[in-house]
Amino acid sequence: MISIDVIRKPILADLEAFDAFVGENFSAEGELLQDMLTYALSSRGKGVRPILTMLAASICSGHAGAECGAERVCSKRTYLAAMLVEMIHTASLIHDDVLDGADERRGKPSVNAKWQSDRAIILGDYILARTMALGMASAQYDLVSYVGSAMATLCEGEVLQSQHANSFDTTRNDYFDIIYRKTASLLGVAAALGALSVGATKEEVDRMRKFGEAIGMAFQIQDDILDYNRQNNTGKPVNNDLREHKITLPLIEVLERVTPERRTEIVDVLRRCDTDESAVDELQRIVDEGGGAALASETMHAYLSRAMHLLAKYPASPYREAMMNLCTFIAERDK
Ligand code: GRG
Repeated sequence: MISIDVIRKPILADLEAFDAFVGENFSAEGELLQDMLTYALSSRGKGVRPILTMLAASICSGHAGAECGAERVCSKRTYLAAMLVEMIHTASLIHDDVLDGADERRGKPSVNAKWQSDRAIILGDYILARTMALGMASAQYDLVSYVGSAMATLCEGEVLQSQHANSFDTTRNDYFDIIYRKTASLLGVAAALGALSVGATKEEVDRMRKFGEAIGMAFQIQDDILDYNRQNNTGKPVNNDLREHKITLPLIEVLERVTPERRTEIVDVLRRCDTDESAVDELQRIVDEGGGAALASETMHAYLSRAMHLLAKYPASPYREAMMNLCTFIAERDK
């Protein structure tokens, strides 16, 4: 089983320097805002996006990786790129928890649970505003222009998702469109910006973007599979997608294999999931019996194969190995 620490190893010194860079750049005026910001930034996640930016920068700059992990190889421009992406991710999670009324994030009370939704929204806005201000002050407009459109794409994905959750009509194509916008696009930008930050060619930036998007699709599919796994370690309550009427790939796989009459029955069970826990249990059973998670996992592996194939263009190095390991981690992860 590949751990995130194994993936971090070749870029450890850079990741530590990146943490310090974020700490130096992110502070707030006012005690309450500072408390909320400190809380949001200290409940660290896995850091997949900064890892991806650093690895893409390292692989594209052609480092052999001899000094691997012990010494920094990335520049401040790469740290800035990683920070822009990670802060958008952080703000989007804070807003997402408000929209979902989620009480927990990363195994701890969410910002909205601790300080109420109105303040959580402002904190998310503040992080976005500070992120854009820092980007503009750096005058590295090529990096900033990517993240501006990435934010818009996240919002489009979120609205599409809520539209479909109300109409109970999500098809496989709708689902791919949603997860591309809400997750894969930002991972694509994380990898592309890593490449761009070291002056990679357009072809390489595009290749890294495709890599990030492919693993992003796989990442979200695994997230959706984990929502049906009652033993997961995500720190989020299980079956939340059902309570929020979200039709994700494990359920789509089952719905595509039943008669129209049975589909109507299953959707009727889904309609009750927001208020009736026995409906949630029933749908979990339906997806288990239909093998929805295993079928969704096949699609996830297809995206990961596509991503690994893109890495074949690069010579072997600890960075390429870490990117391969990242693919394996996504498939194996339970948090
Ligand atoms: C504020 C830019 C902005 C957008 C608002 C709410 C919203 C629109 C978008 C939500 C997008 C969203 C939450 C997508 C889910 C992405 C995802 C897979 C999150 C989990 O990522 P991990 O596992 O999280 O990398 P950690 O906790 O490890 O950082």
